Amino acid sequence: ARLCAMKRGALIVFEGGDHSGKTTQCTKLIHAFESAGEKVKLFKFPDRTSTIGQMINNYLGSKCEIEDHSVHLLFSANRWEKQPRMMELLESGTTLIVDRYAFSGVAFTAAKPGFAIEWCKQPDIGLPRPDLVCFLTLDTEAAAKRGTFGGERYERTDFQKKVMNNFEKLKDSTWKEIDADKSIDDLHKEILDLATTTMASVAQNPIEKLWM
Ligand code: FDM
Repeated sequence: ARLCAMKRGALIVFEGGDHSGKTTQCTKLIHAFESAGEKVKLFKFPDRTSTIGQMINNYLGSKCEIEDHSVHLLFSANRWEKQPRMMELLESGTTLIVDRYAFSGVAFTAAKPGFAIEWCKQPDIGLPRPDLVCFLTLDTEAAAKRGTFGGERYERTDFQKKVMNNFEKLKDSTWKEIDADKSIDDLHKEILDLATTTMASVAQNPIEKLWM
């Protein structure tokens, strides 16, 4: 065991389908940890505030067209531009709650014709690997009850089905599949429990890298 090792923060990622409640759960988790006096910070991808993020925002809102490979690389670049800050925070003991990450990057692009999963993974190789991926699932019926899609690019049932299928191919031992068809508070309790356990168990482990 390392002596005097400072405990690092955990990297906790949320992925899942539309209307699965990812964003609501991220917010609740942040609030719960903050009230408990834990150091936590929320990240959301795409981060639409940077220059790259604004290009992505315009693309998603169909204000411009960007070639499919090119926009895939922009989504990845949008994560890499945050990587130094994320590493710094993790190393100094802050837990990061991340609303979508490289798995969305791969699952969405690979749902387009002519894109192989393996190609899609390449630009994100080397990003910090999550300690926990909360994968929120909803069956089609439960999802439909939560309302219709918005008007952004990708918000179509057929495309979303392909995306969900791709997520299945990306699961590894850090994924916890969570049925989101329950109350906001019940879901929160389940997630808080998982996140707390993860934070304690990774505190002394090195931060690993994605897909290496
Ligand atoms: N999306 C998100 C991608 O296509 N690639 C990515 O790398 C990421 C992070 O962008 F349709 C898609 C997923 C979604 C859209 O996401 C915007 P939010 O969570 O609705 O902002």
